[in-house]
Amino acid sequence: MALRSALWTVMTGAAQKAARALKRDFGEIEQLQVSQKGPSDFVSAADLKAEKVLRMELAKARPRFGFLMEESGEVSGEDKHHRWIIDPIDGTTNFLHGIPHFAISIGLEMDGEIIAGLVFNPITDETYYAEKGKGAFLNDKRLRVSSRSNLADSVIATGIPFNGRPGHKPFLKQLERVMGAVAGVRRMGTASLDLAYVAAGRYDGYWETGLQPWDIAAGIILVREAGGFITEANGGKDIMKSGDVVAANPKIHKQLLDIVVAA
Ligand code: LIP
Repeated sequence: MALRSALWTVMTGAAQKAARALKRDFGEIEQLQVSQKGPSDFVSAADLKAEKVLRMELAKARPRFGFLMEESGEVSGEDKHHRWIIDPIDGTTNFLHGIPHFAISIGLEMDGEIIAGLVFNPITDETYYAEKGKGAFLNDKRLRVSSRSNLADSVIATGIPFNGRPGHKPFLKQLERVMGAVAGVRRMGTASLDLAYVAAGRYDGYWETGLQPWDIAAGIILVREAGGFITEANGGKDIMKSGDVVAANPKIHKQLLDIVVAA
């Protein structure tokens, strides 16, 4: 039975409205790849436009909630208990290069705990949604993490630091250990979808460091409501603060944690 709460209606409505312009903008990206100026400014404009629609729609439905947004930062609300955490285009580099693997990510935080999350890929029309205690869903299908218990049979996703991002050497040590222990490693460039894929059982696990709250807020509750475990790399629970994530099905989370931390 799909989850169709009032919160689901508010969050999916805002994401669908923002996605309409985003899909049009993504369609134009192809042409911009060859333009002298390149698409960077265009993507920044698309990012800001989507965030503006999301903020307007969510504020219409819950006018007293605060916001934490990738582009516009923190906006406190009259209701000091609730805060929307928004990434209008998670996977910005994919979007910029015309790679159809990006998502609108909306998390709802209450008193510091994520209580609802939505990750929407407008290209595949896949809406991942979860609310605390009510399960995780992909469109109308209930999600459960994978049941693989052996790391050697598992597909593990990650994020790779790049030019201007720190942590190259530590990552290479982690990758060397993980690649020698698993059936495959994937790097798709969108943390919210990586976490959604763990919740859907497509990935058996995922690890990445240096993420922002808006990259992971929605994915945290998707993984937990689908029966997965998600911690910091040191096993801690302050994921939103550290931005260091190890998420997996319960049978391999410890195995993955031990490898990532030991590197
Ligand atoms: C991206 C994450 C991705 C990470 C990228 C970047 P953005 O978020 O979703 O997992 O590897 O470095 O942080 O910047 O596209 O919203």
